[in-house]
Amino acid sequence: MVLEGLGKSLRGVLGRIGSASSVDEELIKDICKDLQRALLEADVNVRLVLDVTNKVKDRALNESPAAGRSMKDHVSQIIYQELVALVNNGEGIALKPQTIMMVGLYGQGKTTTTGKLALYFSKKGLSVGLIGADVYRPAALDQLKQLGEKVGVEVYGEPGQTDAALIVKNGLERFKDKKIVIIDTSGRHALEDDLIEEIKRIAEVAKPQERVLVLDSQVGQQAGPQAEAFHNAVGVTGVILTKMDGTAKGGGAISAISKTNARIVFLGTGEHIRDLEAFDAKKFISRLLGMGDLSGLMQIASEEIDDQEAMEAVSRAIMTGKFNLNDMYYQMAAVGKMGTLQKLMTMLPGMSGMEDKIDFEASQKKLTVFRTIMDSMTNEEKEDPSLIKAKRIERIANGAGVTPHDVRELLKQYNTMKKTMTSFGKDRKMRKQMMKQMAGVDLDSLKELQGSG
Ligand SMILES: Nc1nc2c(ncn2[C@@H]2O[C@H](COP(=O)(O)OP(=O)(O)O)[C@@H](O)[C@H]2O)c(=O)[nH]1
Ligand SMILES: [Mg+2]
Repeated sequence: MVLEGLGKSLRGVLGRIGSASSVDEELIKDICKDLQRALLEADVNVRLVLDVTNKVKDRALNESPAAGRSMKDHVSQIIYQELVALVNNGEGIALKPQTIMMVGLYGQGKTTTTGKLALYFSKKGLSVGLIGADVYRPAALDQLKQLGEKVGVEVYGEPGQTDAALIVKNGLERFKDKKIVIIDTSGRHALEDDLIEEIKRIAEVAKPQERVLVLDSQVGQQAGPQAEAFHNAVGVTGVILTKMDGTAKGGGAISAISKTNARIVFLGTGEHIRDLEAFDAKKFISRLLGMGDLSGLMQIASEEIDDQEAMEAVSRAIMTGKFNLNDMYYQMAAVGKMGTLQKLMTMLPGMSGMEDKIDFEASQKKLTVFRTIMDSMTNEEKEDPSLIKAKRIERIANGAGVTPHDVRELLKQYNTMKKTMTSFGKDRKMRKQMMKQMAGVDLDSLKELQGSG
């Protein structure tokens, strides 16, 4: 059973409002008591709890609902707004030269998130260096190196060295020309003194501007004490909640930020290197309260790759005669929209959990493999696949955990599509036909590999 107490009890509070016959002063006071209990049980700091519940009570008793809005909706809305205000604790990580230190217990997602951040900052045009300072787990450096290779970012580590602070010192020296340096550190299964000592020493050496606590969204009540311990050691400035793609709703984060006074900066939304979302307080609280996320839905509808956009990409490709692997990927993604659908499901009220029951279609599987392989390519290679010759094929296959044959299959597919694309010119019907073709893109031989990346 996942420790997801806070979300559940908050949903209970809203449910109580929903089922009440009328909203009067007594109910509001009761509701505020429930709210208080829910937050206190989640280890949210007493002062904050009183602050939030007093505001809710005050507003619910004194503000009148907007025209056409029921009293029930009004009170629910106030609770929602005050919770949003509670987690809306500052800006994201600034796009300026700085050192970022990752801390957290074992398995929370530090190393994975380090890779995601490297991609994030690289994409913003900032040079990045990664330091592998996890001296506790032998495989940690390899894991980080693999991620660094995927993103095209240099990783500094010293295999066999047990002095983490020394590695960090040397790494910083090596990366003195990089704009962003991210330090991945060790974890433990539980809070232990030697871990605390180690990260303290690293922080002394590195003087990182950001000390980011990485927290699995499934961590419930433990989030408070964990955050407090890390905060006492290094002064946590930001929290990243990982595994938000699962069923947990991340209520523990509220305890964590209440103990650290830090803000939540990102959410990890999958195992993949691109699965990192800037934190959005409204979206987060909607999800926590089970309200569904309308703003998120709208965003996806307009922002995610849709047919229209893909069609545009196709015609652009035809007009300019340029068609690279990124184009191919977007078109496949548009046609096999299951990924988008899955995301939508998690945001719809009452639908969370349903996404597990959807049987993913073949196109999605192909897409996943395709994405994995593409992630092992450099940007240059994706822009100009003709660069990908034998040696590179081998490197890409290794990085993606597939065979060279699989990579060749993909390239073959790409070449066929490119040919089709350029020969069937501007005919609209033809383009539609092509879209269909892409949905069934023949990567069957890769299917079994799904999940291996
Ligand atoms: N589904 C999902 N898995 C994640 C996410 N972040 C990390 N993981 C997985 O969690 C596991 C532990 O991650 P890792 O980065 O090694 O944790 P660390 O011990 O804190 O460095 C790995 O299997 C990751 O793939 C996420 O946002 N979503
Ligand atoms: Mg790690």
